[in-house]
Amino acid sequence: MDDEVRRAARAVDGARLWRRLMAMAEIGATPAGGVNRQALSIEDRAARRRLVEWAWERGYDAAQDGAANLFVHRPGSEPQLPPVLVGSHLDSQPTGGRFDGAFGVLAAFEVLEALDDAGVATRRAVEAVAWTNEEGSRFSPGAMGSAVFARRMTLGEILPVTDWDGVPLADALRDTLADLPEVPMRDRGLVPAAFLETHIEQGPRLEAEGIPVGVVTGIQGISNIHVEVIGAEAHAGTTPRRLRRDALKTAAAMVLALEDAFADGDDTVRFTVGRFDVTPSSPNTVPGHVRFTIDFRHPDPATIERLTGRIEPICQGLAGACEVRVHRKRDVPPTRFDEGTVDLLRESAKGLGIAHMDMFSGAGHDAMHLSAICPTAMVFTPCKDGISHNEAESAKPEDLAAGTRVLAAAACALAQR
Ligand code: HGY
Ligand code: MN
Ligand code: MN
Repeated sequence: MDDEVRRAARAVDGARLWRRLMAMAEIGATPAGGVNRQALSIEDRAARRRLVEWAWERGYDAAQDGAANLFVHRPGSEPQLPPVLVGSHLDSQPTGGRFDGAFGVLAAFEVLEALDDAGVATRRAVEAVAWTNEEGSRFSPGAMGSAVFARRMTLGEILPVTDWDGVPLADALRDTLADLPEVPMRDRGLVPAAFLETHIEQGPRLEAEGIPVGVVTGIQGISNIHVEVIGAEAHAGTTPRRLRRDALKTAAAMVLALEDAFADGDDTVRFTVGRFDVTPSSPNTVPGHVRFTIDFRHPDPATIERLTGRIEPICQGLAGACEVRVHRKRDVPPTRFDEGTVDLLRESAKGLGIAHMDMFSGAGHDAMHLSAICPTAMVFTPCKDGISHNEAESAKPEDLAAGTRVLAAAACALAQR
């Protein structure tokens, strides 16, 4: 392992990283010990400002693009070379954990500081990135910022999206950008030399194996579909069953039928109805409208195509007197990370004497979009009992530090190329 690479990795300060993580976790902190920092919310904006203030304290410039992706820049000696990007997301689930996303952003920031502390001058700039709206819980679908950056979605496609209270993303985005007037806008179009992301595993394998680092080879495919069932509101006391167009009863039958259709023998399919909104949600009015969300994941593209193709016919077949509209919100094909970059992560872990194992990601990440435009790979670290998207999410400082050391070594090596 190159001496500068080793010095950069060894300069990673796990205690500093943990302090920043705990300070960031105070923003949007929930009483149960998690965070609620949904995309482009007041809390998300406070987290972005927190990151920028740390950047300025350290003498780094910050920039943001039209999708509010936030970049912290450590210059390289050859500024004309495309930078190496390292990052993740600051937004969270409504009952999220302190590490999902924030760890990847603050580990990236720690890489910049470690390069400084090790006195390593890299050819390429290295930038720590916070991608906008990775979670997709407020504005669906998720990973919007990285999708726009990777030109898999356009700003025009995301601006009209509204949250569940009808707030347009365009308004929240405008307010977010305006919150950091001192941060210059960067036009989009940058194609990075490479992208690295570290993230807690959000599963139990690393902890069960007692291994601190996962080298991620890819991410399973994700389809997000919203189903709208339109019936008719009616009086609960006077409307006979034969005249009802009950959207809730109809939607509930659809969910159960879809659950059956997606049930596979080897439990590989991940089928989730996470949101089920009933209108007007009055105890004595027959529900006139239901919108429910489907999050479907699988590693095999043919299975994804086959099963998503069944949603419309199953729903239409159960519509009865209601009208059904099926909206496909997002289809991200399975991702295979660049073999050379995956190898670099394995070599970095080996060179640092850090135990590691290959893994395939069940969770989606911004890296799935970056991999469409540049060599990309990920580092996983263990989390307690594999719990995530839950306020009880927890991780150990020493594991996060080990993952960050591997990240720093690989980022440094890439930035010297
Ligand atoms: O849903 C996901 O896979 C990611 O954690 N947002
Ligand atoms: Mn995440
Ligand atoms: Mn998440």
